[in-house]
Amino acid sequence: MLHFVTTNPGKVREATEYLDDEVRQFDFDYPEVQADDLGTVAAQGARDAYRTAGGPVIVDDAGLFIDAFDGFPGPYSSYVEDTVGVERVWRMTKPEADHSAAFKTVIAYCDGESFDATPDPGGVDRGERRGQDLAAAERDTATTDEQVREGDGESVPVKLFEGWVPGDIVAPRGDGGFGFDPIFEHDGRTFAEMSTEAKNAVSHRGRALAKFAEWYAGRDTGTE
Ligand code: ITT
Repeated sequence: MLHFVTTNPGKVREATEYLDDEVRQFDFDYPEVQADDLGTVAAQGARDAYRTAGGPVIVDDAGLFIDAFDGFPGPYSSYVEDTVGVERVWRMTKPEADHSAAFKTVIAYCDGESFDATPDPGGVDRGERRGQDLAAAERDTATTDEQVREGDGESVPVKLFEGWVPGDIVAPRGDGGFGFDPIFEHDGRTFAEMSTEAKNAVSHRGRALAKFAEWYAGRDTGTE
């Protein structure tokens, strides 16, 4: 059993397509560290959540990065959704010449066991702007490992899986999905106009989940 530690049932709905009965929502509002890259927030969240859940966990830290605002709200998307609101984010973006944006996510896995490499998670959010060639961006979002020494000297390794998708901020359309989906258009449709399957096929979370599901299947059978 794998716990998806989140207060957001929309994230879990999207994950079940990749992880079937394997995944259950664990509704725990883990304390989010203040950091401007998703990887750091997700990694620390996974460690805290693992300690609370006591078994294998994933957490997903995601955000909407608007190019005209130098990536804002990014890691602060949840706060901005609750305070400014989705509709007003669209109205703030409307006068700008550039409406391009990206959704990004980092899924962090922790089960208390050890993994290998330990690259810096600070690279997760960087160099993924629209306009770069996709191959370079895909390289940047390749799976990374991270392992940090805790204060007591015990290591709690976390494995990170990243995904992003480019799009445009548009007037709200559609009533599916969650969060900023109604104002995020990709290939002529907003994410709120897509079924869960259609969104997963192109979305940041779908890409990260596909990488995680492949690795996790190998880990289950000891072939990763
Ligand atoms: P948990 O932290 O409990 O998982 P959350 O919704 O607060 O739930 P985040 O901290 O990762 O999740 O915040 C993500 C924010 O970005 C939140 O405002 C979401 O609405 C938005 N967001 C992330 N992925 C999205 C998606 O696929 N579609 C629409 N909005 C998304």
